[in-house]
Formats: sequence, structure tokens, C-alpha cells
Amino acid sequence: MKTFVAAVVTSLTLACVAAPSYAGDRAGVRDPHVNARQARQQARIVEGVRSGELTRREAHKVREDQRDIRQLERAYKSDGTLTAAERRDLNHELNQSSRQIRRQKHDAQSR
Ligand SMILES: [Ca+2]
Ligand SMILES: [Ca+2]
Repeated sequence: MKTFVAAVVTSLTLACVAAPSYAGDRAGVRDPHVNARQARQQARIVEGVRSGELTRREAHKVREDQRDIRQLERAYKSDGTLTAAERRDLNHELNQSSRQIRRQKHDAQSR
């Protein structure tokens, strides 16, 4: 009996853990995590321009990266589903653009 209860509890726990991604898939293309990252990076760029850490050229470059990511996101979502692999790729691109923003903000060049 104890084993049976443990098995039920385990499967319930697994169902709860699995639920968020399942709900995300059912919702189709919504991905608040990606959107939040995009908003944060956008804010970092604006901040970098304001502080002068990003030159005009650097700001242009990192904004192009942001635009490319939005295009990729649109393409991935165009079939009505954002798959786990597509989501992973978007986050990979966001990692790269984040590194790029950091690099440009902390290099020697400024306005
Ligand atoms: Ca897709
Ligand atoms: Ca710079």
C-alpha cells in the first residue's frame, strides 16, 4: 500500500512539473520568458546609449541583433507553434546578443 501511495504521489509530482511546458505548448506561441529577455536587453541598449558606453555604431550593431532575433521569433511562430527547439534557439541567440551588449558597453570605445 505504501508503495502504491508513493507511486501515485510521484506521478502527480511529475504531472505538476511537466504541466508548465505542456501549457506553454498548448498556448501555442506565447513565450513571456523570451519577451522579458528582449525587453531587458532593449533597456540595456537604451541605457548604454544614454550613458555614452555605446557609440552610435555599437548601438546600431546591437539593435540589428535585436531586430534579427525578432525576425527569427516571428518566423518560428508563423506556423502557430513555438517548439522546444525553437525556444532553445531563441534563447541561444539572446545569450549571444547579451554577451555582445556587455562587450560593447565595457570596451574602450565610448561616445
Ligand atoms: Ca514553429
Ligand atoms: Ca563601447
